[in-house]
Amino acid sequence: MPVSIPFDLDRLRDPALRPIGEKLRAGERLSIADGVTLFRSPDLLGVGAMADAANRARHGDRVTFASNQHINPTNVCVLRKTCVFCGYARLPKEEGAYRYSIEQVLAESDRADGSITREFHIVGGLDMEAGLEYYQTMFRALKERHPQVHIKALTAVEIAHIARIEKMSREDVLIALREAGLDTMPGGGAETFSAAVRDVIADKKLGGADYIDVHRTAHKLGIRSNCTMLYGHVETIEDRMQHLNMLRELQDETGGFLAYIPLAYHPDDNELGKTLGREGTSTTGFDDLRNLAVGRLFLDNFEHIKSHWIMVSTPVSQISLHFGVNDIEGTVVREKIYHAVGAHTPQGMTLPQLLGLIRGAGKVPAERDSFYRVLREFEPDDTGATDASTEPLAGAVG
Ligand code: V47
Ligand code: SF4
Repeated sequence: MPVSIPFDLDRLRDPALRPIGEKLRAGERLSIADGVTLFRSPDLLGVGAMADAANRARHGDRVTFASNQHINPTNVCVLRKTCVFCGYARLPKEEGAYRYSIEQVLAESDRADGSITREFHIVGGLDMEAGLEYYQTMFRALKERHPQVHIKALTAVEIAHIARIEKMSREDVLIALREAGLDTMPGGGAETFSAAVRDVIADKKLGGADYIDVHRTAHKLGIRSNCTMLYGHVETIEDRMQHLNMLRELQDETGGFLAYIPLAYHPDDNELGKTLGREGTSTTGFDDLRNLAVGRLFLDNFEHIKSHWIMVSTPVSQISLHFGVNDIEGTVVREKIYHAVGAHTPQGMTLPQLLGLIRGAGKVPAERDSFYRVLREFEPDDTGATDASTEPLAGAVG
């Protein structure tokens, strides 16, 4: 439940924000209508100041990051033609389609050797040839090779797909995968929950209520997860608020979400971008900051709000540290999904670069594990240059 947030109401230029500032000071929960007001207000600095106050009350000046490595084992996906925003998926025989063997996954994972990679983030397409056994074998092999590395893998949509092709319950799939080494789940596949939006951007994809249900099932099994919202395509502000409200309700029920990550839609190299005539025009920095700030203010039962520098650019990510964000996507190695749809950011970041970004915002960088436990807070004179991670990560970029 929300706690009282000290906040100077004189910082608000938009009078419509004042009742919201008062609620924050009184420790009252914001309503959906408040969320709509926050999204509509032109006073971005006022919204940001409230989000910053809420964030500081929880985390002070600390900004965390994790050292992780993305592995995308297959881009073959049965929804290739119907998720019109996706530029990554391919049909089985299409040019560019791939499915890694377990040996190829292990070869990719060896980039973790000698570096500080602590988490594998594993997601891919809904591939008919990648069922339960494929992922069980993969996770077991990864755990054997890198026992210390956490496996954050498979979105709710992928879990539901495996359950369908194996004719198993989602719960049994999760139990089997946990037994093979699955530690937590990423938040992908949520898009925007509204049925009207899904009809346009992903009409065959698992619906919002089912996404929530898979996460509920995982949380009840003790598998914690992240959640996301894809914004900046055809959704309305009301759709965004309905989505955030569904996440907040599940968090009230289970407390199983670790972090919320809003994802900025990239319009290049996908059908939707062409249909909307949006190619070459990503979301604005204004809207990126507002989505992060509203996430912090409305999701009062979430500890962590994460900004994804690959999606919103490094400058916006840095500024977001003053708009409610306490966690930043870490030293990702070899990101593919957003780079298939026009992200111009690098495909990875070295530790010294990440420390520079966080310190440049006047914040204190800290490395965390996948459960957000702080492992190391970096002293001001620590450049990270002596860290074993620097060279392998730098070498892997691109
Ligand atoms: O669900 C696909 C998005 C998501 C596009 O949990 C696109 O820690 C923008 O959820 N423009 C998958 N986005 C990635 C994801 C994620 C990323 C980082 C961290 C975590 C976490 C989760 O990528 C998909 C979809 O929403 N995506 N296409 C596009 N054109
Ligand atoms: Fe497949 Fe996911 Fe792309 Fe949809 S967004 S086509 S489910 S890989």
